This record gives sequence, C-alpha cells and structure tokens, in this order.
Amino acid sequence: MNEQTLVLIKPDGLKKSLTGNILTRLSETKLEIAAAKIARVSEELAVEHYKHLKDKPFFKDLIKYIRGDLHDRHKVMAMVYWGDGAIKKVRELCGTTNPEEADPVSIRGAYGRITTSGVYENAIHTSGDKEDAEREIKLWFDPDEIIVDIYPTKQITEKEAKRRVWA
Ligand code: DAT
Ligand code: MG
Repeated sequence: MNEQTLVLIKPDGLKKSLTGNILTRLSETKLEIAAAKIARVSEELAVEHYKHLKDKPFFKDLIKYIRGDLHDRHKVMAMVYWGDGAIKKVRELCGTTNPEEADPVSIRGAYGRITTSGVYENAIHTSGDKEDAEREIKLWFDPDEIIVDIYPTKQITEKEAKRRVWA
C-alpha cells in the first residue's frame, strides 16, 4: 500500500557531507521523493517535532542538536518519501535509534555516534508509524510543497496576507 514518511537529514549529516551518501542509500528503497527542501529549525518546530520526548532528561540537548547548535549547521534537509510500505522500508534502512546498537550497515549504524555527553547523533530522522508520519509531514510541509496528494486539503482565502517575492 502506498504511504508516505518524513525523512530529515539532521545537522550532523549535513556537517559531515553525508547528504549524497544518505540519498544513495535511500534510493535502494525505490520509493519516490515527493517533497524536498532545506529548512531552518525554529525552537517551536523542534519542540513540536519531539514533543513526545519532552520529559526525557536529554530533551534540551536533543532540541539543540536538531536545531544545529552542536554542529554550526542551522538547517536540516527535509523530505517526504512516498510509495509501497514507505515507513517500514525507510525505517529499516535507517536502523535503530541508538546508533551504537544499530546494524553497522544501516544508515545510523554507519554514520551515527553517541557523544561523551550522551547525545545520540544518528544523522537521520524518519517517521515511526502512520500517525507520526501524518503529524510530522503536516508540521514540516505545506500541501503545495508535496507533489502527491497525500492528505485532504481545503482552500482558504487569506486577506492582506504578506509574502516575500523577488525584488
Ligand atoms: P527515532 O528517532 O528512532 O524515532 P525516538 O523518536 O524515540 O527515536 O527519539 C527521537 C530522537 O531522540 C532520536 O533520534 C535520538 C534521541 N534519543 C532517543 N532516545 C535517546 C536516549 N536514550 N539518549 C539520547 N538521545 C535519545
Ligand atoms: Mg521517533
């Protein structure tokens, strides 16, 4: 069944110039990239994305990490992968959360590390299940940024909405 999943190449992945390697690994899945962008990660976005972990002792460091404060790279590459069994396929390729325990041939096993202060720098995020995927994709992308119609949308008219255009 076709489904979609969010993928983030995290700031450590960008700092280590792993984008190409990670995209190559993900291409093994034969899934389609339905959306892609480089995104800044605001405090609000980071906290919302990881809200299920807000009571964990590592939460503050996790927010710093995903915002790029630990790698001087204040951005992530955000993508939506779409196709048959997308969530499980990408998840398997990424490996388990703890990069030291992840299969060494998985993306996290190959490229991740745990720092001495205990941060799991695991290079990539991908949604855990269908509910996570929907919540996360809607958080990171607007409908017009995704080339496949994946969730219901509605039309709204914004009065006096300001937006930046080329000068
Ligand atoms: P996943 O990213 O595999 O879906 P998660 O949603 O439980 O795992 O956690 C999100 C991130 O939080 C994870 O990629 C790394 C960090 N994290 C999770 N457990 C941790 C721990 N025990 N110590 C440090 N960081 C942790
Ligand atoms: Mg998760």
